[in-house]
Amino acid sequence: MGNSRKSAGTAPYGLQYDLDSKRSCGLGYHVDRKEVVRKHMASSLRARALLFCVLALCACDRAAELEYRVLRTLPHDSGAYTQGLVLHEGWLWESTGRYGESSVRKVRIDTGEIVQIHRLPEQYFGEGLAVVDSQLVQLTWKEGVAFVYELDSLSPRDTLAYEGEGWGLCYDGQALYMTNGSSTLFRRDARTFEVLDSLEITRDGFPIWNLNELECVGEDVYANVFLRDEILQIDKATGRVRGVLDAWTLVVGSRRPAETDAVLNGIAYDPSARTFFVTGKLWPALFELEIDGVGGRR
Ligand SMILES: [Ca+2]
Repeated sequence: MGNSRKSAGTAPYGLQYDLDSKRSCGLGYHVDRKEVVRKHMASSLRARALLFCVLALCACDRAAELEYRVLRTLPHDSGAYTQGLVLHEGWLWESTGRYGESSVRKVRIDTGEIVQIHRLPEQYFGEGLAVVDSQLVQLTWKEGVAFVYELDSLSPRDTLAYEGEGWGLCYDGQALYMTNGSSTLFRRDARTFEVLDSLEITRDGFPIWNLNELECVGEDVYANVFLRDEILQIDKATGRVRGVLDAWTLVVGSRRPAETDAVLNGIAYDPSARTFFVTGKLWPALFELEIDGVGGRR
């Protein structure tokens, strides 16, 4: 029994050790190659499966690219420093900004003709605009006041107070959604203007700042982002950006003036035609678009 083994066992990573045997590398270890290969393959498969799941989750979370087509290019007042845009009963309603130039106006879609206008006192800078029933609500930038107008006459009817800056505004039939230049989307009571709740807007897991003009469409809120040539489709229940429309072609085709302020800003939706109207500050053009997958279009 001189060659009998005193003991044997399995070391980590598939190495079998034999205390008596000196056959393996002079270290007293014997490599079970089949076992090593089997465990290596199992480990490799687990790693690949994990990587696949991570990539799949990332892919699911990533915002999709929104395809669109321009249906019409229409005239737009190149003096309008557009800050809010909404469509109601076949008319465009527009809020314009800048101190001393701010207004709210009713605009004929096809021609860009201003058929009604109310000018704000010079200490107010107009911002986001929404239609709530038979009234218009217009934000101001830093003045902490929203103006309420009668829709049919543009007569001021009321004011609403809020803290912080006012940027974008839209109404989904239940509540108002508002931005203030941060990454937060606020939901407000349409009557009292109280904040009901708020959401951080994220794209591919990261917060998006400078959310500006808004448009409520179904379960989404569409937003353009200050100084970016993009329109975001945001799930208003989660704050996640579901889709991104690259608006660079619109920016180039707008014949906007060579001013840094002349950025994309203004989204309105026509639920009957299921099309969007998009413009920018001081742009001489207004675009009517259809976006794939929105409002039943494919
Ligand atoms: Ca809008």
